[in-house]
Amino acid sequence: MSFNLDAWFNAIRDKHIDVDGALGAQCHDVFLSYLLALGGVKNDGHAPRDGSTHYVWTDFPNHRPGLTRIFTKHAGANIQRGDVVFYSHYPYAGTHVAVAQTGVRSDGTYVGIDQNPNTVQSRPLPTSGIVGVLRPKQHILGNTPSKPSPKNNPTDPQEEDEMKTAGFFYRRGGDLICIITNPVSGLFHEYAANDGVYNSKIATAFGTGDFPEISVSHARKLEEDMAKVREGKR
Ligand SMILES: [Ca+2]
Repeated sequence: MSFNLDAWFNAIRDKHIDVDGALGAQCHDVFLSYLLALGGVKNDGHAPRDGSTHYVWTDFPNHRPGLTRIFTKHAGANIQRGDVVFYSHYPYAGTHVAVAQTGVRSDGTYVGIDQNPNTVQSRPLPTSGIVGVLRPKQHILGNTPSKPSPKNNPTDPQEEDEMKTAGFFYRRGGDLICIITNPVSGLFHEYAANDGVYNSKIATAFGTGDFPEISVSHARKLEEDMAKVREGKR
């Protein structure tokens, strides 16, 4: 299935929307509108704990398992068009949420749809303070502008080598545990980091792209496999 992001945005742009009928037009109402448009139910967009919007991401999928029909969870190291971007400490508003229209551009911002205090609008948004993204399972129509660096051309053989380094994360208690791994060298590096910005920088440095979520048992299997690779290299 495909989803027309622009049609959804055009229907709500320049308006104040209050989808949950609570606390007026908030950033969270944009997420709720998007969730409904993607075929979800409003109740699944409920923000747990103190009601801060980013806890939707933190407590995914345990708080509302129904969200897994619509989204997958990512650490936010590589924002894509259509992603719901959650902030735990957005520069001016504390917790915040926006829907990305583009990936991160060369100036370090991406173009996102949000509201509060403004009406629903599209504007450049910062990547600082991001905890992670929920990515629609549906194909998002329209272009995600290609990345500025020609180094990211997948047909470049040098890039293919770099792509072999991958990033993953899993959750242990309240912690986000990240893994950087390389099946060629046997690299297996694990660290705890709940800071999406920190992880974005690590991902850029290692050229890993996105950090998908994996299970704890999968992480342990990876660790074993990488140890075997290193063993074989001796
Ligand atoms: Ca509201």
